[in-house]
Amino acid sequence: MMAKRIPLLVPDLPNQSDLTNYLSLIDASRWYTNFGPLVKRFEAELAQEFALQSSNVTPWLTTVANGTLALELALTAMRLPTNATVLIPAFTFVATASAVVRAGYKPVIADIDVGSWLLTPAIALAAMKATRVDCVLPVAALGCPVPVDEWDDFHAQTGIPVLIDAAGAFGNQHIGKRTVVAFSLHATKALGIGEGGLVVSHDQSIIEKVRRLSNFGIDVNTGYAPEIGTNAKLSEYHAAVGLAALQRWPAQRARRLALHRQYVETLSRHHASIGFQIRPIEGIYTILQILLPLGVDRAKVQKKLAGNGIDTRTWYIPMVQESPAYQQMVCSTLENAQLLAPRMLGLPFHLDLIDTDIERVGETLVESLAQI
Ligand code: T4K
Repeated sequence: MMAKRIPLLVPDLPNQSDLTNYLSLIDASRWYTNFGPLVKRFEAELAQEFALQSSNVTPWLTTVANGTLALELALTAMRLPTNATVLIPAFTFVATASAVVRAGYKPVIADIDVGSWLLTPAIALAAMKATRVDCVLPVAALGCPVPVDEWDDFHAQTGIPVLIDAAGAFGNQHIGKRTVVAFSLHATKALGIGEGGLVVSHDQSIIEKVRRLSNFGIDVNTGYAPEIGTNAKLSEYHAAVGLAALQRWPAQRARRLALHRQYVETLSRHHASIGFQIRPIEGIYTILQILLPLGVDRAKVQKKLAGNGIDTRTWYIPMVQESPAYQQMVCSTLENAQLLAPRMLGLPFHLDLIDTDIERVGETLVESLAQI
C-alpha cells in the first residue's frame, strides 16, 4: 500500500469562522477598498508588531497588493538615478529581478555567501569594483533574515541605498535605521492573507510616496498626481484576512518556531552529511531547503522520496540568471551559487506535519542517500 502523501507546503490561513466578525464589519460599513477602515486597522496592528521587535520604535508602513509591487513601488519611491543599476543576488525568486526591471532600472546579479546563501555587504563591495551599483537589494532568502546592522553600516559607508526583499521573512526580518524593507503576505508566507504586501521603513517620506504610488500616484490632499503610479491597493477583504491572521499570529509563530527546531534536529540526527542554510534556528519559516552531500544525484533522491509519497521541489532554482530574460545581467562569477544550487532540495515543511511525518522524511532520505 502506498504511504500517506506528505505535501510540500500547506498554506495556513484563517478559516471561515475566524473571518466572520471582520466580514460583518465590511457588510456594515459598505467600504470595500481605497484605504478603508480595515486596511487602516490592519496597518496599525502591523506597526505595533514591528514596534515590539524594535524596542518600541514604531516604523512607518503601508500595505500594497502583493510583495512584487512592494518591491517595485519602494524602488520607485527611492528616487534612484535614471538607468540605475540595482544589485540583486543570484539566489532569489524571479520577482526580485522583475520588480527592478518594471521600476525602470537594470538588475545586476551577484553571488551569495556560501553559508547563509545571502548577498552580503562584502559581496556588494566586491561587485562595486567591477560594476556601477546605484542600489543594493539583498534578499532574505527562504526567510533567513538579512543582518540589518551590517546594511545600515554599508549605507553609512557608501551612501548607496538599500532595499531589503524580505518577502518570506515576516516575523524574522528587522527593519534597520536606514534600510527600506518589503514583505509579501502571499498565501505561502508565514502571515499569509492570499495576496498582499507591505513596505516598512523609518523614513516617513518613502512610505508616504509608496502609498501615493499605490493609489495611481494621486496626492489625496490636492487630487493631482505628481508622479505616475499604479493601482496596488489592498482590499478590505484582504485586510479582514490579515486582521484574523494577526489574532492567530502568536500561536502560529510558536508552532513554526518549534517545527523548525524539531525538523533540523531530526534530519541532523538521521544523517550528519545533510547540510543546512546557516539561519537562526529560532526563526519563523515556511520553506526548508537542505543541501545534499556533494556528488549526490538530486533527481534520484527526489524519485525515491516521491515513491514513498513525499513531495519535494527546488526553490529559486532555476536561478534568476538561468532564465532567458535575465541571462545578460550577471556582474561577476557566481561561484558559490553555482556550487550550491545543484545540491539544494526543498522538503515538506508546514504546520500539518506530525512527528511521524518528519521521521519518515528523515528515514527515507537516509535510505535514498545510502543507495545512491
Ligand atoms: N521576492 C521573493 C524573494 C519571493 O520569494 C517572492 C515570492 C516575491 C519577492 C514576490 O512576492 P509576491 O508578489 O508573491 O507576494 C510561490 C509564491 O507564489 C511566491 O509568493 C513566493 N515568493 C515563491 C517563492 O513561491 P510558486 O509559483 O513557486 O508557487 P506555487 O503555486 O508552486 O505554490 C508553492 C506551493 O504551495 C505548492 O506546493 C502548492 C502550495 N500552494 C500554493 C498556493 C498558492 C497551496 O497548497 N495552496 C495555495 O493556495 O511561487
